[in-house]
Amino acid sequence: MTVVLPEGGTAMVRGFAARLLSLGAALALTLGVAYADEEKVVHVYNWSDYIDNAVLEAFEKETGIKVVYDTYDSNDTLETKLLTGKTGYDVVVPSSHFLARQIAAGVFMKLDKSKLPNWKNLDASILERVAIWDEGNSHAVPYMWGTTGFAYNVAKIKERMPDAPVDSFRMMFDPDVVSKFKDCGVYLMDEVDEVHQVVLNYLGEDGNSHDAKVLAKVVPVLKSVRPYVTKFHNSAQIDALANGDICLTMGYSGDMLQARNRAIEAKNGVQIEYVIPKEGTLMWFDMMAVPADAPHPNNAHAFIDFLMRPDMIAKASNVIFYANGNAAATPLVDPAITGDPAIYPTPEVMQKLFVVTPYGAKLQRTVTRQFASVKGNQ
Ligand code: SPD
Repeated sequence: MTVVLPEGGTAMVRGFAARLLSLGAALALTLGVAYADEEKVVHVYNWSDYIDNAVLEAFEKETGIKVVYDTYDSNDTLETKLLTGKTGYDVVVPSSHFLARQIAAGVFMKLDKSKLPNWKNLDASILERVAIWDEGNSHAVPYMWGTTGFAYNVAKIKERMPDAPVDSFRMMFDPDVVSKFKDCGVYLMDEVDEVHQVVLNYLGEDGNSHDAKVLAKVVPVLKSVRPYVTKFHNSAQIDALANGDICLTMGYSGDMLQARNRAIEAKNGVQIEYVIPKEGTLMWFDMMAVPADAPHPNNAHAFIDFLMRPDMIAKASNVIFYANGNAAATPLVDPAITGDPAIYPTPEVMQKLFVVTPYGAKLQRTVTRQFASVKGNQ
């Protein structure tokens, strides 16, 4: 903020202006932010369906910083932009394993923790977990975490297969099962890492295997169910499920629960269940980070710090149905959310969740090609 004292003013006016300025400076310090010389804008690039707009409005009102907010629904989309550089974004939200290789590629700046006084609210056990991708928690702040499971339309599945194995990923990856549902719509995620890792785990292999021979086992499974997949997508399933347009989909936990909620609010009789399959599944953490070439790094820190405020992050969790990484916020999150094992899994289920580390470039190319050939039915 550049400020010029009124030239021709009286001593009293100048004294008042000076006091106003020091008040402003004190306020900026309270917020833990130095806004010096930055335009009052922050460009945020986050996942779709992943914020409560009231949080953005509160930030704008309290700081006077305008939020320009764009969304994506795939780590690949974000990564392509980040690796090209000059995104113009100040805050982005990659998932943990993508974050790791993006840090290695020098994509992010180190966070200035002196500008993040709300860091103290974060959950120490989550910080410890995410340190495997970001040593010393120096580049990123946990936003939300969740699982990748599947969701289904209770009535439509029952109608087609009364004894459907609704606690198992056989629903998605056993052709004898999924073939029964093609007519009512089946979506698979359009994210190679997500799908390959989950199928590996379903097969009883290490979901985080980096062995090309092991990973190749995924291909025949995907090919066997490919004829019954009506669409590959990462976000369209929320509305499709809620409206009753599809009956089965792989999806992110909170998104599937948003679908359930939308149907309840619409009172359209559609009942949705989200399942963390008995075989276990992938668990991930989405992390807020600041690109090294962010045009407004101070505003980025102010924005991230604001989202570490317990009241604000709890507000977000209450709307998007994801667990956050903020211990101080837990008492403020709706007990229906903290008590929902689909969002906060039980300790037994937690044992079955796995996390992944990034593939090297060669392996990534291989699995990407494999997935593309499955999608293209080749
Ligand atoms: N609609 C928000 C979805 C957030 C998904 N996070 C990505 C997880 C990747 N494994």
